[in-house]
Amino acid sequence: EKQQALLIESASRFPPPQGVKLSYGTSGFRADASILSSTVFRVGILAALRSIKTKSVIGLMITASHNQVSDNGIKIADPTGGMLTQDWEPFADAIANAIDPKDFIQLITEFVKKEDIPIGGVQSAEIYLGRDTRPSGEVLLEAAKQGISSVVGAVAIDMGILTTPQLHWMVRRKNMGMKVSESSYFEQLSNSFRCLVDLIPKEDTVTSKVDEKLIVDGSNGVGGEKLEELKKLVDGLIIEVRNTGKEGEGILNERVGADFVQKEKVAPLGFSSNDVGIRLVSYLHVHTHRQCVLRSLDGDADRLVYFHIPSICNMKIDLVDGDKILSLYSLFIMEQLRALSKKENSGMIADYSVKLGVVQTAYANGASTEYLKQLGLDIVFTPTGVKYLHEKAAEYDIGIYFEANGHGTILFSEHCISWLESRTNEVSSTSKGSEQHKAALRLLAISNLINQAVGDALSGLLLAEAILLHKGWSIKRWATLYQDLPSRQLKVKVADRTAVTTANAETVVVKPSGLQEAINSETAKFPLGRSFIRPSGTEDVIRIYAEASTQEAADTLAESVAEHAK
Ligand code: 16G
Ligand code: ZN
Repeated sequence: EKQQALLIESASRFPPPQGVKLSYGTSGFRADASILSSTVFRVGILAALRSIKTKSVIGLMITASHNQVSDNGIKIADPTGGMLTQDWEPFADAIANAIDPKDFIQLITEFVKKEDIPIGGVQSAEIYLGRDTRPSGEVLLEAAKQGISSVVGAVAIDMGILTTPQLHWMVRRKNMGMKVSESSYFEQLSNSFRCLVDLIPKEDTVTSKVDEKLIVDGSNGVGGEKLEELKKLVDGLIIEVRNTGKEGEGILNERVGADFVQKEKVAPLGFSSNDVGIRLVSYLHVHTHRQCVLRSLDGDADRLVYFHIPSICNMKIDLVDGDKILSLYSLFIMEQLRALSKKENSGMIADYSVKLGVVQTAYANGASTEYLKQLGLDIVFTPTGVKYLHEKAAEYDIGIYFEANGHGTILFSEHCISWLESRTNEVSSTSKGSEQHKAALRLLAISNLINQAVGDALSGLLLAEAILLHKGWSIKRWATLYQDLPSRQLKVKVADRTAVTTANAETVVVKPSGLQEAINSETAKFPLGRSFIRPSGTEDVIRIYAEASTQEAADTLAESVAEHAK
């Protein structure tokens, strides 16, 4: 009763926008910030219900990642720190779109009953709130707080301005019974990075001063700001952050960021021919680049790609994308596992074989898949979207997943972690310092460094850097692990993207009928040709991907497939 009254009263303060249909897509709700208050308010309610239901802390992140600055969005972090369970997405859609307040209340009442959520009982709810640097964040934060407090017993805790992966990390850690703060996040990352660097064989360190400096494109968003803080704790790396989002530096995600760099294959603003040969990085909500190596983060710092500018003559970049990050991680982890299973006289014997798996999507460059196969890895494909890859990767002892666009991370099973811990504890004093011992320590350090809640540009960056230091590799060396097949991506605007449905991890069109046959016959014309189409999960478009042995061929293939898709 009290609950009903509270909901009715608060709902009237946030009328939903008319004439728009919102859907909880792969990255939560996203739209122009001006129409989102009602949605955020309602997701606040959902978060509170989810918290009561799961008896855990839930996260609520206000961000629109690589979208333009006037957009915003909201997504939920489940108790494990992963994405909201897919079972609740229809409920999210329903309440976000309920215009009539009566319908809205009824939807909630029915859902609470169906899910058997004990509102007003002993179970309280705790929701961690985070937001990126968008100006609309503050107003939306207030809407979220009001949504949360309209559920009896629910408490909102404002964690401030954070990257998306930071918030996911905090939720995961809190639910594991640990203390949570931003400084513990920075400490865990920098300590485990140091651990990996300390474990680099000494004779190799001389050669490892390859790229002097790492230059990071912060996408004028939260990632740049956080990297500035993190870098103070990281020894052994010279990091310069550009596009930090400070006054006068430029606009969030405007010609900057991992999404821009990966899709356009050009250097972000703030990088010039003076950066030739540097390692550059870009992240979604943050980018990165290293002197003669660049990298890019994205707007909320959950994506990471590297690039470098090979020649002074033009600003064309050589992209080191998610697939190559995946390949670097896989290679290094395999090497450690191999070292672990070697029987030295130490008596340390691998008594169980670690199931290592790699997860990719159809966007993975064919050359990367070929490379990983040759390493002898088990590769599986899922549809696009972090939730699918993450779920699959969790089936392995060590599951590594990446989308080509730079979303990805590494998951370690509990069993694997405790096995590694026992490997490092049990060894007799004589085998301390043995190759096996060090390999186990490295894998443990990786499990601490990498954000196991969700892909994280900051932790991903430090892991890539640690491996490059270990191997003494420059970004150029890394880029030559394999050569990407030329590819082309196109999109076609359509009235109804749901008219296209796919199967087999989006590699085959099911509907409309006949379309797949047309794609097959186009593809067959090109050596090493591969092509697929899929409805976007974030825009009203159909996306086309094509790769082939030459750029011209990939372009032609993409265009002819696009014709069929129109
Ligand atoms: C979202 C997804 C990303 C995916 C992209 C595809 C998350 C956190 N993000 O950004 O994984 O690559 O959508 O967009 O899941 P599209 O469906 O428009 O091609
Ligand atoms: Zn993002």
